[in-house]
Parts: sequence; structure tokens; C-alpha cells
Amino acid sequence: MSEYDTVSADVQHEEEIPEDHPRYQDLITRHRIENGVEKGITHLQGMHAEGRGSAFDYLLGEETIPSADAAERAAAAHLLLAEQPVLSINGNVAALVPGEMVDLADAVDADLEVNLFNRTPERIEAIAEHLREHGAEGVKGLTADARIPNLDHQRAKVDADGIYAADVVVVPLEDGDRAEALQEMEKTEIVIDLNPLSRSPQVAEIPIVDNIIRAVPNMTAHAEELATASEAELRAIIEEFDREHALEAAEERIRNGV
Ligand code: PTJ
Repeated sequence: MSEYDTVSADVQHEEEIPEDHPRYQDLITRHRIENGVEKGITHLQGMHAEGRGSAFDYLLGEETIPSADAAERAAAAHLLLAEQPVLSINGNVAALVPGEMVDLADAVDADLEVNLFNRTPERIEAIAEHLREHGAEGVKGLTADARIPNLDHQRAKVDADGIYAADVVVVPLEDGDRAEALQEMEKTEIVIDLNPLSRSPQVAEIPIVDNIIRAVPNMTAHAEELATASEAELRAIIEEFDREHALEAAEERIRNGV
């Protein structure tokens, strides 16, 4: 298929997208987000977020660069060492990688918690149900009986026995102020965001500048490989990871293609 061939906007199932299309991964991503909007999982604003992410991914070369792989390995080590790890789920994450998030949660014994910027009871329930359809057993975020201090929007609403009590939190796809507020609560944050200049990766202990579609399965693969590693080995992986270098390497690739 040539780069100029188009794929019908009417694609009903992602299997209809030809795997040899040069923009295959981007088309799958767009299709999942559109589907998410139709199902009431993804907010319309999620389409803008997806467009931003797609532009950065294009410039990154649509691949996991070595510094992102190192971040994904350090993230897996943190999650394995954590006492109460939680993976935060918004409408884009639920549409793009529901089964992959369930697999990661299983690999590191983490909870999944729905946390939304555009929070409505209908969306919370639709996302929880979507995760259950993909194998999640318990989904948190529905009780919302605690608040993240110093955050005056809907993302402050968390479960007391979920994000509020967590020691390590994975925060994907949000350019906002929650990451900073969670840091003030002394949590270890793992942020997945294709824009290295976003607020969230800028404050994260582990910034992962990679497409969530690649990042999450790679974190799971690292976690499975490290499942029998000693505490000292896991701590050494974390120690070796250089967050400043990871952010700079990603920016360098995006700006100069290097
Ligand atoms: O579901 P809700 O109501 O909680 O709303 C969620 C959205 C995504 C709409 C909200 O969090 C938002 O507006 O996000 P922003 O501010 O657009 O930030 C999203 C960030 O994720 C941007 O920096 C994008 O570059 C990045 N991003 C988008 N798609 C991907 C991505 N990063 C990794 N992988 C992606 N596929």
C-alpha cells in the first residue's frame, strides 16, 4: 500500500486497517479513540490530546527510544518494589490500552483506579465496565472518598484505599497539576507522556516519553523478566536511571531527530 492510499473513515473494526499501511499504528490509535468517544469512555477533548500525542510520536520516529526503554525498566522496578502501587486510568488510557493495563496490574500486583478530569458518574461507570470486560477484577475510583490536597478540580477525587494511600502511582496522558500535587504527598510518580515538556513528566521521578501503546506492554515485559530479581538488583536499576538524561534525550530526538 502506498503512503497516499487512504483508509476509510468508516472502519468498524480495527482488523479492517491493513497492517502494511505505513501509518498503521497511528490509524489504530485514532480508531480506538473514536470508538472510545462513541462508547462514552473517552471525552471529546481526548481527541485533541491524541492529536498532540500523535505529532510528538511522529517526531520521535514512532519507536521506543533507548532512554524510554530504560525509563520503562526503572518503572517496572519501582512497581515491583512498591507496597501499594496504583495505575491511574483516564478516558484515553481506557480506550487505547485497557487489556494492557490489566496485564501490567497483574504483573506488578497493582490496583487500577479511574481518575478523570471531565468526571461524570456515567463515564466513571463506563470505564470501569470496559476495564472489567478486559479482565480487571477490582476497579477503584468509584467511591472517591478522599481528596488530593491543593488540587481544586475533579482529578482531586480519589479513593482513600487507592491513589490516596498509594506509594507508587502511574500517571499516564495528562498535562496538568495533579502530578505535582501527588509529589507533594511524597508519592513516587511514573508518568507516560509523549511530550517531554508537559508539566507531568517534568516533575515525575520516572518520566516515560513514549507512546502508551508501546510503553505499557514493554513495562509488563520488564516486570515479568524482573519478577525474581532481588531487592538490591531492583534498587540498582532505579539508581542507574537518570531522569534528566531521559527528558533531554527525548527532546533532542523530537527537535533534531538525533
Ligand atoms: O478522560 P479525562 O476526562 O480525564 O480527560 C483526559 C484528557 C486526555 C482529555 C486530558 O487529560 C487532557 O486534556 O490531556 P492533555 O492536557 O491533552 O494531555 C495529554 C498528554 O498526553 C499530552 O501531552 C499528549 O502529548 C500526551 N499523549 C497523547 N496521546 C498519547 C500521549 N502520550 C503517550 N501516548 C499517547 N498515545
